[in-house]
Amino acid sequence: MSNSTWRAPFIVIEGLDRSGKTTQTANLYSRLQDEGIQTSLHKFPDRTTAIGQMINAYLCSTSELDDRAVHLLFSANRWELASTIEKTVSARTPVICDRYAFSGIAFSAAKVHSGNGQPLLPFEWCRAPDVGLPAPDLVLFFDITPEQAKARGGYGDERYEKEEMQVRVREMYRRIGEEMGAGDAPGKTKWVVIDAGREREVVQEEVWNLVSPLVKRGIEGPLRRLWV
Ligand code: FDM
Repeated sequence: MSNSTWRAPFIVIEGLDRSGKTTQTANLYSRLQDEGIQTSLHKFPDRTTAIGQMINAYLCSTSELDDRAVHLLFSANRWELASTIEKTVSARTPVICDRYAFSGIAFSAAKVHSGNGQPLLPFEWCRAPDVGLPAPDLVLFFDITPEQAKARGGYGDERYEKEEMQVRVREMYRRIGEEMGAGDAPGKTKWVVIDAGREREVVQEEVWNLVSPLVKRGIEGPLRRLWV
């Protein structure tokens, strides 16, 4: 990163439950540290803030919230951190987020009415509150089939960790990825699908090969905004 128009990248890791996303994110973070690259790591939902605590109670089913209300809380939880993300990359520290706006859309738009199986919240409605958030330079989507997830011991106990839900979430991620495009044009978010069903070390290497050039080279030009 040579002159003042360069900044650090903003990278998002998205994925299905049981895809190894959290382990891979931790691995990437420590590898960057080992190379002497200080990185700022965030996880959404950020359960430590007041908004995050409301989200946590909902996910653990200790509270009930209207589907729209919780969707807006997830988005607000990102907006709480938006200016920090901007400042951090401008100060040339890379930002890595475990989940972001794409989770927000995928999980909410995947909800259906219990009676008739029809979508509960329109896709566009789900996207609207996140329009204008800092746009990542790179999204790695960790994809895994429901069969592979089952073979890894199945899902946990939180609200959305059920097979039918995960199948619909996967479909929503596919749609989001398609709409993002391959993103190879300069200044556009690059969306990469990672086959997370492979050996951990293979996935780790692929992630490193995608992330390390960006981090080492930096990005020219300001952070963009999502969907504007
Ligand atoms: N989730 C996460 C949402 O429904 N919307 C969001 O905006 C975000 C960021 O919360 F089931 C869901 C996805 C997942 C749950 O995520 C908690 P972690 O990664 O398991 O903590």
